[in-house]
Amino acid sequence: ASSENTVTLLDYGAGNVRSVRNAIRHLGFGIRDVRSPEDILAADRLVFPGVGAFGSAMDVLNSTGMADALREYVQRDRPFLGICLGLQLLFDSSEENGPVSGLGVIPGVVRRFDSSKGLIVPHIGWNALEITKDTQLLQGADGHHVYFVHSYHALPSDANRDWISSICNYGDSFISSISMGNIQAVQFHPEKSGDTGLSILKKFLSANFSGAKVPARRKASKLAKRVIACLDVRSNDNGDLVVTKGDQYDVRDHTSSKEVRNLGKPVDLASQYYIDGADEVSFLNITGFRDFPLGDLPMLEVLRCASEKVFVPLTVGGGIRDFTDANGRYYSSLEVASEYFRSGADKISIGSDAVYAAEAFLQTGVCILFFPLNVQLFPHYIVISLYQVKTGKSSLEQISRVYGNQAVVVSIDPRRVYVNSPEDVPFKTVKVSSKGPSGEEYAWYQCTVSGGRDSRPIGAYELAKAVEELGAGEILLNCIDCDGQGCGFDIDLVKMVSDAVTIPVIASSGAGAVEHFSEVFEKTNASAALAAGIFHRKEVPILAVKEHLVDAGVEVRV
Ligand code: 1PR
Repeated sequence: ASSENTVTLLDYGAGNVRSVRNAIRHLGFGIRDVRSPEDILAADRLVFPGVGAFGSAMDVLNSTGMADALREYVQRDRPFLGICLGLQLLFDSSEENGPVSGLGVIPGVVRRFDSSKGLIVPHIGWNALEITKDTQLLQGADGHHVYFVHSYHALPSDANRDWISSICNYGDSFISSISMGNIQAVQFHPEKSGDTGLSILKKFLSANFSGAKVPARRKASKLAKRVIACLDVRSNDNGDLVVTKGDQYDVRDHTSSKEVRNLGKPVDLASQYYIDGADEVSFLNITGFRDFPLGDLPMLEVLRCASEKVFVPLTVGGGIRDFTDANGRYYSSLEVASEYFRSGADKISIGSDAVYAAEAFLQTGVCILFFPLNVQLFPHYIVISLYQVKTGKSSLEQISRVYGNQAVVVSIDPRRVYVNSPEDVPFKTVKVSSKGPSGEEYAWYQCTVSGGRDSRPIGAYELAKAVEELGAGEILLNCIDCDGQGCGFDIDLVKMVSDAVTIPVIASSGAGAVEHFSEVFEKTNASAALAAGIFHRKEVPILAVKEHLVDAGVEVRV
């Protein structure tokens, strides 16, 4: 690319900026990496995709001299685009593990969303932009949905009012973008916001970009419900990696050949679903529990190729656990996850290993006896309390600590077990909408591992609460009974779990018609709905699901 078509990228090595690189290249621009503070000052256009935690990012920027160079670059009003943490770092300070001082370019503080009032945190998903200032960057994007994933947000105030170019409301009003002269920054991810995001990025990258003003229109902003396409991937009997789809997790044909069903090629299908309007695409490496994913290199290649074509979030799961290979080399689950992230995943999903981690966590319950101080007033009063201890060592905890909980999904694979009464089991039950085969009125949802092969002594409710504590940022809630049946999501299960946690829940398994999507959003607190079979078999297009949801009054990105 000519120097006019080259942009400078500040990647300070704290995390994965592969998606930003892919998007810039997809738009026809080359990338020059910042190696020293001088490279910042010499840049014609600088993209700064902040990743990781606020404090550790500032530590790196301060110790390398890049913080001063950034302040000077911004003071000179040189073209700058900050993304996500790249917006937050411009502010005075953040409360993330702090207070921690920021670059101090914009007055104001960065705070955590308040989950104490039932708000789901992290804020993950698509919000429509509410534009408050005329800017070239956001021209034509008013009212369009863009993709956010963050737990902290910059607060609007009188002191920073002039900087704000758009706000969103999520519990509180927060700053979704700033614009002042040539200095632009966005809290959302343009590289993951489909066509709208790519066109915002392209405007900034184009040589004729200026902070010039254009008319804007105001539009209300609300978090949209997401529609996710899921690709269960495994090798077939010929050794080819294929997208398959099971009936209640059985992916083999019911013919005499018993072949693994082949519904298409992973990258082709993922690209098609992106074009069709999927808000996210998930790959589940369904034999990851027995085939080590770092030995399964085709899967990493699939991810690399998909991330060059899919500009909405990509999740990958399967096989994330500690592993020792045949040569005795040990790989930590963090290394496995890091390889997935490096290959283009925005989020990773943990199944079996999260179940073991949750079981171990719940077993650490400690009893404490409280003796009353005033024995005369409360002679017999003793309180017994139970709390669990985190070791910090599980794959879930480690990956969430390094990459942030917004990057860690826990996939739950439960099976319905009917009982006559809630007292029959030590797990949370629900009164079921349709009675069991022997007239049972209740059920609990027993978790499984290894793709549904082994049942474990823990319920979906208990698992969801435990993994939230351990650092999961989102729950992918499958249901083995409903998988591939096309009879709708298990509303009882989705309601129970989505009411129990404050992180987003993705309802999965059983979608067979557009009405199933509106039903799950109307009757439960699910943040997203995932389907596989109906999309693979081309029975229901993603657009038809979105149009139906719009008609049903559910906000979606169209
Ligand atoms: O345990 O960390 O290695 O992760 C394994 C992952 O692979 C888990 O997320 C687990 O859900 C998934 N998995 C394992 N075996 C299967 C299988 O089908 N035999 N697939 C499997 C799970 C279920 C959904 C499916 C929905 C929607 N697939 O993801 O896509 O049920 O389907 P539908 O719309 O057709 O009803 P680890």
